Amino acid sequence: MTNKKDQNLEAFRKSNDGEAMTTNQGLKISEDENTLRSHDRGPSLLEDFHFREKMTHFDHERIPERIVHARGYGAHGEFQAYEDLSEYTYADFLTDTNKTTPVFVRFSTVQGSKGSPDTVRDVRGFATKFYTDQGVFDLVGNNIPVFFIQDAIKFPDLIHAVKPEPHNEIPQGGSAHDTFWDFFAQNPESTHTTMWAMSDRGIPKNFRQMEGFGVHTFRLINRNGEAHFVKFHWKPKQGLESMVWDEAQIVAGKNIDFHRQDLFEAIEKGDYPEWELGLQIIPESDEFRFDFDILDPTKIWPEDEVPVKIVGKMTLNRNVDNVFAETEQVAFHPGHIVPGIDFTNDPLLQGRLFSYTDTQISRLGGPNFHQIPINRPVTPVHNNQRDGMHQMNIHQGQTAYHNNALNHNNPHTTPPEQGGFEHYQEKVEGHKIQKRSDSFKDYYTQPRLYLNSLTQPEFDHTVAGFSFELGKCAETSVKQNAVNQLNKVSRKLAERVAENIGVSVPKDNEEVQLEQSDSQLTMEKFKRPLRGHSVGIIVDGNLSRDTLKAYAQVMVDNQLNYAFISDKPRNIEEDFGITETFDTVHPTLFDSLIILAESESIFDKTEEFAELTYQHFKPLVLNENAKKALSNSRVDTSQPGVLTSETPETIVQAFEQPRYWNRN
Ligand code: HDE
Repeated sequence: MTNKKDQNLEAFRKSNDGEAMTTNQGLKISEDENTLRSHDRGPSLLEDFHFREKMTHFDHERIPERIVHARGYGAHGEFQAYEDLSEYTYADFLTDTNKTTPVFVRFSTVQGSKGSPDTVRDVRGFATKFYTDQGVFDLVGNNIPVFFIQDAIKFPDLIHAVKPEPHNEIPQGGSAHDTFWDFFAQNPESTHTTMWAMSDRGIPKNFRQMEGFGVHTFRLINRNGEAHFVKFHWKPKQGLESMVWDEAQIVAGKNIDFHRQDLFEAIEKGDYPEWELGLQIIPESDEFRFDFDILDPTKIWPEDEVPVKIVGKMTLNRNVDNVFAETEQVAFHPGHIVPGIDFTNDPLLQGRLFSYTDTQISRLGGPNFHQIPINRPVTPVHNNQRDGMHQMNIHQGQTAYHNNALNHNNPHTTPPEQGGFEHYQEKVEGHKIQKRSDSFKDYYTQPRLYLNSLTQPEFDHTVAGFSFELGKCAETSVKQNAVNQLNKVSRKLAERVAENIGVSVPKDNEEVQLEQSDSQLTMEKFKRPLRGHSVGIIVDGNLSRDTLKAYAQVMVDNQLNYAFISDKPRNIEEDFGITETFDTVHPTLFDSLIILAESESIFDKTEEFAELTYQHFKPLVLNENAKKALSNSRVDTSQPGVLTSETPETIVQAFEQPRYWNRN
């Protein structure tokens, strides 16, 4: 398999080889290095149309970045259903198990600008475009199953609060500042999602090991017109992993592209990431059976009450050819829907149905963005919409209206029985009113449930997450209000955070006793294959070729990513060698570290690598000399996940557990 760079070059050659350079008007160009001037040392002349055309185009190469989710990365793939779901829906990509539906996925951060680091603490976008045979279906979700607000009208407020502060545009890519925490404290509906964002879920290790959630409640409609409420889930076959906060911050500097590079390289290597589509389904008759409102986007449907039914698999298997043309120009919209799926009255979803087309019109420069290749459905498009900025079609015929007789009323509408979309005929009655249902007003039960489903290390990380973010706030009143809010969820959480950031905890709230809950699967319950785990192997420059080869072979056999690191690069043979030096990599960029040191010359340099790996709870494998050399360091070699004197064949055992949280 050739790589993306070579494929691109090949395609470029096919279309350009031997071709003359022209202007956009097709005029062959004889000079592209010197502007037209009055003489060779004289002033440039306005008449130089080639210069003006080239420069004007360049001046307009950028388009506005997304107001949220500006930083993103995408890939192509496919989806296939495991079973025929016609009991619930007549969407064909969910009923025909022989059908492979092309998809495009874009992962993103929310807060930062297009050039911000990948590993910041933030919610991640997980948006999937299904190019189905019934039209485009977009599942525009996140990696956290709930959202900060309940009504779309509050979205501009939330985003203004979390974005960098207007007077200094700080902080970039994070929520650790006063306005976000002021919003949190004054808008208690944000409590649940903030709990998730401050936990390990806010610092995913990569895109491949994230869950995805449609968040809102949608409807599935079957051929008989019967509806079920549904929530969509993506379950990663790669397992679920997060970073340690200290590590995430270091990586933000060491490799700002850490997540996009991970995805790009996995796909290039043929290690295609896969997610299973899961559905939580509630019959319409059970709408009011729960102690929360199923239309409230700040609530999960606990998985132990409504199990997730696994119904299909998505594989991402092709990187884009051009990031701008595809990933940047892709236009998602929760309102891109297909027959057999429909919306509900979730007031957040209802507002989103307006916002996405509206934003694309200014971002992509007009109403014809659906004609951009990445946005085109695989089904034909025929309607009476005409003209507009960047119209790519040359429509023919006189009749751009309906009904008409001149063109036999074409394009014609299609009755639902023959595949035309029909809105679900939900019965609606009541008074027009600007009010939220009282059933949306429990802000604390589910955050408690979430905290309670965390393991002890996960809970500790959440305390640290809150402490860091609130510790960064300048106003004591903001910190105090936020802790008062946390106290309504858990006294234990509030006390620990308050102590860390130097405020008090109001005494008037009893600790609410929580029952143990499996409502959300914690990270450890996700199975993760060893494949794709990355290993840094520190070696002496003079280690024998055979030893290196033996280690390389074990890495290859177990489908691990690896790099040999030493003080100097050394070519062994074409496909393996010492490619990295202590200056080009950093321990935070690997999942684990092996140190095979023989000479003292590299001991100094290995100490920092070993300590950080150890401190971030990652597997560490040492030979006898390395163990001795680290005896005065902060690495305690008797702790779990520090292995010594292993043979190449046995070391991989250490990697089966990604983090050793029980290390002191
Ligand atoms: Fe979005 N959101 N959003 N959002 N959203 C956008 O659309 C908006 C919400 C999500 O990779 C924007 O094309 C409103 C929830 C993703 O291109 C914009 C509300 C969820 C992406 C917009 C929400 C999301 C966006 C900005 C409250 C998870 C990136 C650029 C009612 C279920 C898609 C754009 C991509 C992007 C509006 C809330 C997910 C402005 C008004 C909840 C993954 O239209």
